[in-house]
Amino acid sequence: MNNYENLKNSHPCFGGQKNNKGRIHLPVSPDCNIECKFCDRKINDYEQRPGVASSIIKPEEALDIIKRSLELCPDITVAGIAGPGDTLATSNALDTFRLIKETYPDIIKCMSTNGLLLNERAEELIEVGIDSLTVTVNAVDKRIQAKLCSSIIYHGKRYEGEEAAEILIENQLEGIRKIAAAGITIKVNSVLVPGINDQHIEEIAETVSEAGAVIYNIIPLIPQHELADCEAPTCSQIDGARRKAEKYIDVFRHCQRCRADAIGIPGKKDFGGQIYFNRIAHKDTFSHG
Ligand code: CLF
Ligand code: SF4
Repeated sequence: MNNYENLKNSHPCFGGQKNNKGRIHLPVSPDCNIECKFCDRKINDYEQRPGVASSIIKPEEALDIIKRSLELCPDITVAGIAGPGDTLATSNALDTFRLIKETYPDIIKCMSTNGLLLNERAEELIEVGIDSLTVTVNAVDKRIQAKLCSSIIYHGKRYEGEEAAEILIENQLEGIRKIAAAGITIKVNSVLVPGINDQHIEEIAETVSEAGAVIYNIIPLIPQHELADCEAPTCSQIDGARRKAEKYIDVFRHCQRCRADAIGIPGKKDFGGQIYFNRIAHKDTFSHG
């Protein structure tokens, strides 16, 4: 298992400094179990926004894709799964990591989740041997979370508003505690939404740090879907939020809001169009990695 100190130099999203390492995203997870108000997932080749990938692949296809990606970009050190839906809503992501572990034992296994099922699936994740985990926590107060997430589907039942928010937050924090206790390095992502959670970032940072997360990534909102009328945060709002957060936790500042099928060094040339069949070349978009 890679610890945080190792990852700072070998993982593009876990270091304070850019380290010029690459990642391959494997879009194996199509479904989601919550409804973020800023997310509108689609499969297409052209939109540059959250939740979009050009195709979904099967776990068995991942090994060949990794092999070809490493030939194109030998700087890739990380195999990441970041959607386009949630990685724990189906078993595809964990099945994919099991295959990767056998064939590429040295590649860093990185997973991103909304955390709804993290508490109940923590043991599986630990058994698979994930090296780095990202949990997207947009609020730790149910009144604020309810403004960011309309509903969840949990054990076959739909919950809305603050009731949904409470279940989500509890599972995220308990899941983080379990995963951290197993020695797995945890990053938390928050989407910064002016007027909703911008004054709440410090509390999130403090809470997730206490739960065991070690690095924090504050991602500016791309206004769309139900939050289309919100303003994107300004540079100074983003900077202010990061400064408050870093009183409690390391802050990651180089996020490129990658597509769920990005390949290469974040912010540099993307090889996804050469690997994923339907994809045409364009700039990276967001995944909740
Ligand atoms: Fe991918 Fe995310 Fe792993 Fe990185 S991305 S699953 S932690 S390997 Fe990185 Fe891309 Fe930002 Fe994510 S730059 S969107 S933080
Ligand atoms: Fe699901 Fe992620 Fe979209 Fe939220 S942002 S609805 S967790 S896919």
